[in-house]
Amino acid sequence: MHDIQAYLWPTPNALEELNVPYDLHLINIGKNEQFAPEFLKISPNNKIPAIIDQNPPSEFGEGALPIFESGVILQYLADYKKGEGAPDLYPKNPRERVRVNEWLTWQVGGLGPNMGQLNHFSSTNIDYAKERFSKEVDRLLGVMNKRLGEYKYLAGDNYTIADIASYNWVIYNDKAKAADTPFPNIKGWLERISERPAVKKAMEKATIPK
Ligand SMILES: N[C@@H](CCC(=O)N[C@@H](CS)C(=O)NCC(=O)O)C(=O)O
Repeated sequence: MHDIQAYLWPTPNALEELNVPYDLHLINIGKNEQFAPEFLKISPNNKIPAIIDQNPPSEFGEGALPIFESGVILQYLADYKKGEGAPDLYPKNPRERVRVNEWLTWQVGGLGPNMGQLNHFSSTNIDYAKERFSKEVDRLLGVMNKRLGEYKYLAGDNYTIADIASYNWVIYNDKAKAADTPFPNIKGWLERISERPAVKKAMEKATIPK
C-alpha cells in the first residue's frame, strides 16, 4: 500500500504530475458512493476528491491525515509530497504564490460551482436557471480567456496547481473546445496541458465507473 490513498472520479492529474505513488479508490458519485459512512469520515461534505496521507511529514504529528476540498489537497501535495524530478507546481515566492492562490480560489469558489450548476440544470427544462448559469459560466470563461491571452498559464508563465484545478472542469466544456470557440486562448491552454505526459497518463487511468 502507498502512503497516499486517493478517492477520486476519475482523474489523478496532480498525483501523476508530482510523481507521487498512490492507490486509487474510484468513488462512483452516480451510485451515491460519496454518501457511504466510511467515505464521509474522510470527506464530510460528501464530495470527491479526497485523500488520506498514511505517512504525513512529522510536523503534522502522529497518524494518518485525511484531506477533502481539491484546493487544499493540491496545496498539500505540491508543498509536501513532490516526488523525484517533479516540477514546482506551487511556488514559495510570496508574490507568485498569491497569484496561484487567487486562481485556485477562483476555480473552487466560482468556475467549479457554476459549471456544476450548469451541468445540473442542462438536463432540466428550467430555462431561467439554464440561462443564469450558462451566462455566468460564459462570463467566467471570458475572464479566463482574457487572462490566458496575457499569460501562458493562469498564475503566470508557469504551469501550477491553479491550472490543474481548472483543467478538469474546462476539459468537459464543449464551447471551450469547439473549432469556432469564442475562447481561443482557453482552447490553446487545454491543448498545451493535454500534451503533458502526466496528464496523458492520468487520463489513461481515468476509467469512468459504470
Ligand atoms: N469544492 C469541492 C467541489 C468538488 C465537487 O464538486 N465534487 C463533485 C464531483 S465533481 C461531487 O463529488 N459531487 C457529489 C455530490 O455532490 O454528492 C472541491 O473543489 O473539492
